[in-house]
Amino acid sequence: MALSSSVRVWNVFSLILSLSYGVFHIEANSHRGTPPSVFSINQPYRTAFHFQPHHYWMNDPNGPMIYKGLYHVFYQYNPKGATFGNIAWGHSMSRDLVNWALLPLALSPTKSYDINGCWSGSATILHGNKPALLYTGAGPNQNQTQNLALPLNLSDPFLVHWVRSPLNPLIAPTSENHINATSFRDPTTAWLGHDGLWRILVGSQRRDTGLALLFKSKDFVHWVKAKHPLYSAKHCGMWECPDFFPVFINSTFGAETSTLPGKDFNVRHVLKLSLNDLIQDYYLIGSYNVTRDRFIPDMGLKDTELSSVMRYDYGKFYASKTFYDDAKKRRILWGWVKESSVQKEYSQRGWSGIQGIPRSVWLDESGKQLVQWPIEEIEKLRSSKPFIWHSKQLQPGALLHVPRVTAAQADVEVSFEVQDLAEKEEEWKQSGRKMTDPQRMCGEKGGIGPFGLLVLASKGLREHTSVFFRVFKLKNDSDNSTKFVVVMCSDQSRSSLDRKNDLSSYGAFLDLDPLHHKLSLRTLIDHSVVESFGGQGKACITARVYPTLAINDEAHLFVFNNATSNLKLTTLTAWSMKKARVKSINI
Ligand code: DQQ
Repeated sequence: MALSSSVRVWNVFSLILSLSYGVFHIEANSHRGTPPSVFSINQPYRTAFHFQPHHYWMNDPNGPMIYKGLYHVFYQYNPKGATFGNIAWGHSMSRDLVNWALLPLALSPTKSYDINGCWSGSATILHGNKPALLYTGAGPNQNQTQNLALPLNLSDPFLVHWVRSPLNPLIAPTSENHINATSFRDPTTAWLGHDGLWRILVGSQRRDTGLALLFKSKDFVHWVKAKHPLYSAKHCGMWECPDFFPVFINSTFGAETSTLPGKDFNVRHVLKLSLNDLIQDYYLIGSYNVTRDRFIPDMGLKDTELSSVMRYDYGKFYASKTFYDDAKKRRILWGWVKESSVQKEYSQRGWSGIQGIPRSVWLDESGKQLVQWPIEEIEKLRSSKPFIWHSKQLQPGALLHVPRVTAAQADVEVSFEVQDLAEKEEEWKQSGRKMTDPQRMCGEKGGIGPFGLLVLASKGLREHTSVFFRVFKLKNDSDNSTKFVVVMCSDQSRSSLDRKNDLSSYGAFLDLDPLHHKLSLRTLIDHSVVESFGGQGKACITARVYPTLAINDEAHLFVFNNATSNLKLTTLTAWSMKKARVKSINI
């Protein structure tokens, strides 16, 4: 990136402007944190193309946006250490969402209302192309308020300096509004109603009821709480980082956040909630009743078991947030992928937390779920000569080594055809059982499978992470009909000889008919993260793993078929991946 000349130009501007802005507290000219004494970049578990700062703790993505052609992502960051604390807003900028420039902190806890942390929030592009950040201040006793920061200099495309509103805190719990002061955080990107008022949601909780509190404002500074939340549900505890956005019906294009349903636009709405009790993100698809300011999900949290509510990702992926990318007319999802190792190791390594690869997200043609796919830009890190297999028969018990790929840093696409599915009555011994828990079904016998990939595998397979499918037949006793059920699984139980790590397995249903469709899997392997997309993005599972043998050149990739019947591998393409650039910019 040719950044240096613009940095110099910007410095002059910033000097002039900072003089005229004397009354406000100017952010960001501060440090990114003192580097730890041990330089922590060349370690086996650091990622090559998943975003992470050079050191220290990172959690939620905040305020992603595009401004003047540059992507910005902020994140919860501890500039002093590798564990949670001193939370500031880290800030990075990119032209392509792949290579990043690390900028100075955008916000640090300096005011009484955020002295215990500048917690999560979102960006909104206001009229006249003016970005604004709303964030939660954690004040004394962890009391939470919502606050505004604006760029010091709108002509700086890097948006380095942010100025807090002198009217902060803009929204605070009071004795009148009955807001629970320690459970009131994470404002969304705002959207405009037909009445011209801005609207935001803030996550909250009253007793065990999760609340998406709704606030409205004319000027983005004075906010009034609506009489009722946009949506609430009992028995699910605190809702963190809500996200509310429209999706087009029958289109992969993204919809701008203020797109409302109506005669002009064929949209549905998505409400995503991060459940603090489970550290899992759930989303609901439904209708936004604009007149009543209510969200009516097709299937709500009240209607069903939590295990049947959809998730972006059935592995490690939390506090996610989307934004609308006006340049490419798409909606992009970011999510925090936390570590699976014990906390002591964060400090030893000098860092903790990565972001998932940004994903394009849209409504599936069924209208019943979202589809996610890694942003196309990530493909430019693929090596020019992939390893390819076409049309290979996989016998029961087959284990094929995939050669000529850097298996610790790779992008792999594979698809399978389960043959003679209809005739395989033998395989269906488990049919008729209640099948509601995909995670459990991943480990069960019966059906066809498992078959898929072994990634980050050591030579003798003492270590490996398996990402695989199983196909079951489900009998409906009432009309004797049958249907196939596919589960996608990511099993970490053998991922590391170091048993202190979280070695759990994850499973998800994949809504796909294997009689008529191939079972496809794409897996992004990046040293300590395995991010997998089944059925072209209908089910996603992200895992963090820390092999002790299968690191760097000692990592291998295999395709396997442990089903008792033949399987056809229709194609496999495996790319070695280059490293993304992450550079600090000194301003
Ligand atoms: N992380 C932030 C909070 C948010 C939580 C603090 C979710 O604002 O609720 O770092 O991970």
